[in-house]
Parts: sequence; structure tokens; C-alpha cells
Amino acid sequence: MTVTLSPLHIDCDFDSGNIQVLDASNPAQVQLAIRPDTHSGHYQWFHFKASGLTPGQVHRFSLVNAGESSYKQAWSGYHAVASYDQQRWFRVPSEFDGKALSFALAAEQEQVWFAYFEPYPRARHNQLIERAQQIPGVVLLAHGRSVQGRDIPLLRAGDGAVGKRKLWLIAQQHPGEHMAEWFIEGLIDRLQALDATVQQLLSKADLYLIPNMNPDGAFLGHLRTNFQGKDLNRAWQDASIEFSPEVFFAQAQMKQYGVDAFIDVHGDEEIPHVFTAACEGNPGYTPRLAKLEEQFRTTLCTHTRDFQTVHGYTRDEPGQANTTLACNAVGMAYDCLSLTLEMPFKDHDDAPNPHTGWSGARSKALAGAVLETLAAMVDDLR
Ligand code: GEM
Ligand code: ZN
Repeated sequence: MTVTLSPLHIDCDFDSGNIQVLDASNPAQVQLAIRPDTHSGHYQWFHFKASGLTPGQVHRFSLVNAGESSYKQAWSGYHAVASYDQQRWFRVPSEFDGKALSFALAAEQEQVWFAYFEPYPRARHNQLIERAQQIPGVVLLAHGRSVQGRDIPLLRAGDGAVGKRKLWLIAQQHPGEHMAEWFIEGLIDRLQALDATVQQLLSKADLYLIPNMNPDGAFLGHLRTNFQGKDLNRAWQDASIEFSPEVFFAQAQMKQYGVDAFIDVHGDEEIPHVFTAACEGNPGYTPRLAKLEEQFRTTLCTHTRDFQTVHGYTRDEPGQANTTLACNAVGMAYDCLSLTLEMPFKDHDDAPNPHTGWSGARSKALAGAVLETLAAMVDDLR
């Protein structure tokens, strides 16, 4: 008796959804493509729902244009994430043949979500901002507006008293790097716990947090750019209300309140490790800043196995930094410790977790270690 399987229904009409259905007629081999960012050629982020699965049946999905994506070399060693409930995400063995990224799932339920990384939903962002404002000492200091008019909250933990250090953490300039807002959620969880380390840190410093710098891109399922097609992490020398209001807002707030340390939270497509990039290529870079960067890295290593200093980006040559990047622009403007913190889309191979790879939960835990690190070095920042 031949069993005819009905075609699957593929949907992405939701927050951070991104897929293009090429041919879903064969439920055993579904042909898909990733859609580029609006007004930009960048693409790599995908997120879609497949329904009509047959439990027990192996369904195979191919992203046929992966070989032309923004970071095509990053697909080797990468495994897609899946979830039956949008809460618990797990890795699905994937393979890249130079053109398509394919993954197969022996369905356990009739519907499943797939994504490039565990998505951070806008609804969860809204709840996070509400929850944060219930924490004693945390205020919504200001809010900017994205190109499409979405809210960009700036939170401050601390009273802003004169003499306190101003520590800034911004996240998800690159909208597909959802691990970044998971990180900020972990940081806010620690503020809510208000343990001794956090109390000690907040007695000397205020934290300025922008949990999502690019809400339009995140909602639209972009990898890299805002609604105008602008890479916000290349907009820090020429930000404008029209093309990059998100950066324009952040810079205005930094100018108003000052900056004593800055961490720009990102995700990296290719390197299977957690690492930082710093300001060694900035004009005016000093041994003081070099020492602070090294102190941050070595201290963070003592607080978590999910960080390392061997793998990362090539260091910039002296005076050769691209100062359109947030890390370099802020480090130069405020002569302060300034870092890009990178978490992997794959796994942190020094402490791998094959079931989840890098995940939202691990991003959250890393934030706690970063808070411990900032508390340990707050007296040395100036
Ligand atoms: C990166 S930051 C690149 C920093 N490079 C060096 N050599 N310091 C970007 O914006 O390209 C951050 C990211 O995309 O995650
Ligand atoms: Zn990035």
C-alpha cells in the first residue's frame, strides 16, 4: 500500500520570520530559500514554521541559496535550531554542500519551527522592559525610534549620581544576532536578583542598557541591516535621523550622560567560540586601554568556561581601525574601555553542548560572568 504524504505548509509571516518557499510539494524534500534584508543584499538569518508533518516521517529541508549568503563560509560546522514549542530549541544535524544547507528531522509532532539561532521575540522584549522597570533603581531613561517607528528603550540601573562610573551595554545592532538580547535579559535577571556582586557594582557604577538597537531588522527577519538597508555597526561616524536613527539616538544619549566603559554585544556566524574585539587599531590607543582590555579578558576567563582568548578576529594594525564601528568610535570618543563581545551562532567549542549548541540560556549566563568582571574592575576604569 503506498502512503501519499500531503504537502507541508511553510509559514514565516511572524516576528523575525524569514523564508521563501520554492517547492514544498514533496514533504520528504522541501526546497526553500533565504530572503535578503530589505534594501540590502545581506542574508543568512532564517526562521520559519513547518506544519502538516507526519510524526515518524523524516522531512528534509534545503536552503538552496545558502552558498550565496553573506557569510557562506560559515555554514560548514553549523547546525540549524528547531523547536516544537518555541521555548525549547535543539540542534538538527545539518550539512552544507557548497550551495545548499540541508537538514532532516524525524518529526515527533505535526508542526515545528526552524531558525538560524534561538529567536528573541519582540513580545519577550516588551515584557523584559516592563519587568526591568519594576526592579528598584532601574528606570526607563529615554527611548529612541527606529526607522519604522519602533521603540528603542534606554534603561539605566542606578541613580546617576555624580562620581559613579557609566557602563554602557548595547545589543543587536545586527538584527539577526538574537543571542545579543538574550545576553541583556541575563544581565537584567542579575539586576533583579540584586546579589552582593551587583550591589557592589551598583554602589560605584550605573549601567546604561539598550537591549535592542535594531527592532525593525529583528522583526523583519534581517541578518545585518536596519529598514533603510544600513549596517548600524558601520554608522558611528555619520549617523543620521533619516538612515540610522537608532545609532543617532544612542550617540546623543552617550553624549548626554557620558561613558566610562562600553560593550557592544554581537553574534558571529563563523567562529565557534565566545570572544571580544577591541580598540587596538584606534588612533590615540594607549597602554592604559590595552591593559584594561587584557584585564577584562583575563578576568572574564576566571568567571566562565564560555569565554576564551585564543580564537577571534585578526587584531587591527595600529591606526588602521575602522572607526565607523561602535566599539572603535566609542572607545576613541570617550577614551574608555570599549569592546565588541561576540557569541557564536554555532557552539563554543571549548565547552560544547551538542544538544543546544550556543543558546539563549548560555547567552544569559555569560551576561552574569560579564557583570562579575565589570564589578571586579570598576575601580580601574579611570
Ligand atoms: C563585527 S565587528 C568587526 C571587528 N573587527 C575587528 N577586526 N576588530 C562587524 O560589525 O563586522 C561585529 C559583528 O558583525 O558581529
Ligand atoms: Zn554583529
